[in-house]
Amino acid sequence: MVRNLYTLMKTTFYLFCLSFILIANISYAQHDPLADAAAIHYKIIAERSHKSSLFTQGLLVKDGKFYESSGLYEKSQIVAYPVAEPEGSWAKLSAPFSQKQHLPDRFFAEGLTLLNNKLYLLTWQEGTLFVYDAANFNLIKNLNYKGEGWGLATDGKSLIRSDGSAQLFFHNPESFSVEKTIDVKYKQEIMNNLNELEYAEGFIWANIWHDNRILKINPTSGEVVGVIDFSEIIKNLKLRDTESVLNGIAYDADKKAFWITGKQWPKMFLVKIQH
Ligand SMILES: [Ca+2]
Repeated sequence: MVRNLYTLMKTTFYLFCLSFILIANISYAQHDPLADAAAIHYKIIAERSHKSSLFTQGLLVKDGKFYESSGLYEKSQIVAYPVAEPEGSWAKLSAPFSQKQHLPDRFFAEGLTLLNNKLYLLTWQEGTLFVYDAANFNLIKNLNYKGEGWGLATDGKSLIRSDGSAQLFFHNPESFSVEKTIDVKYKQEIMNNLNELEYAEGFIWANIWHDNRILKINPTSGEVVGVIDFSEIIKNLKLRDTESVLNGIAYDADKKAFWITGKQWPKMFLVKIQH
């Protein structure tokens, strides 16, 4: 009797442990560190076409113009085109860009930002920052840096770079030396794969690579203070290439709204954050 009771207790204990491990595994597989982060709601207030040949890496708006960088080896370029879409089908025009500049074949263009009439362009693994005159796209100079280049933005003082990790690097715009870094996290959990960036309304906004969400980040602490989920827009686009991910954030200061697009997307959307 005592022996049977012991066996029963042992079996019960094993079953308890097994179910605990199974439950722990299931919840681990479904673990979403941002599940309880503050959801930011938005409204689409306009849309327009986007050249689906562009492998969007950086996007910004300045004085009624888009500036966009497009990646891939042998195809990398920066382009500019008016925010106001001309009549007819803009995306079908053979020369839709008001300005463009190709990169040498061995460079893979990444994040792009504009400060004091200069365009700053990162390259993925080539450690080269290109600096162009924003007025005519002439190359002014290039600088070297260590590590990968993913996204680039500016707060008006520093150039802020992502490298696919959870760290953001604040560079001096003249020398491109790193002056400080922050770690992006939500409740102590680090947020890897930060990609295209934008600085607006006092916050850093970041795409997460292969994720439908954009993070709103406190630029001092690195803490995620909100999340915008664009799954609905992406579902409606019915994109076929798995690399056609959300990767363009440009703040339109006049409209106080964000243009968003992605790699090889046929459309761009102007979204207003609901405060
Ligand atoms: Ca941007």
